[in-house]
Amino acid sequence: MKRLFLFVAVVAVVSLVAFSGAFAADAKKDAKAEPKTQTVTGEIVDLGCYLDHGAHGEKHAECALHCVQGGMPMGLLADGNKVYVLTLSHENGDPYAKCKEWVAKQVKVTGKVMTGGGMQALEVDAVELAPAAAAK
Ligand SMILES: [Cu+2]
Repeated sequence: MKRLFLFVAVVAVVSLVAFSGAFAADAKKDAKAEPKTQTVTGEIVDLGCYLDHGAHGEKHAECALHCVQGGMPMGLLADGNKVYVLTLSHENGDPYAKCKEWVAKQVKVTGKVMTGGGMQALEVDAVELAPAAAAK
């Protein structure tokens, strides 16, 4: 009888450990991924026109500038048509302001990549014209 009790106790402890392990794994899966600083190359687009009718590039530059000056959110159109919403850095707003001038141009943006709510965003900590565009 004592043995049986010991066996039950061991089974209980083992399953408890297994359970908490599973919970820990679940919690990890639900936790937001730690934002990672990345440098992404792409074209700055005005999100309204890009998402509505795929407008971007040189021929849409004038409209894009107008849209962004009016307050349209900006995105970075990277390789593989991956689009990041550009967000303002709290520490330094200058690079974001620069993006407003460089809309429709190829740039390199460095900052935190954030995901959530079905979106992905890139904080503009630094921006420079990409070599291809700078050479033009
Ligand atoms: Cu536009």
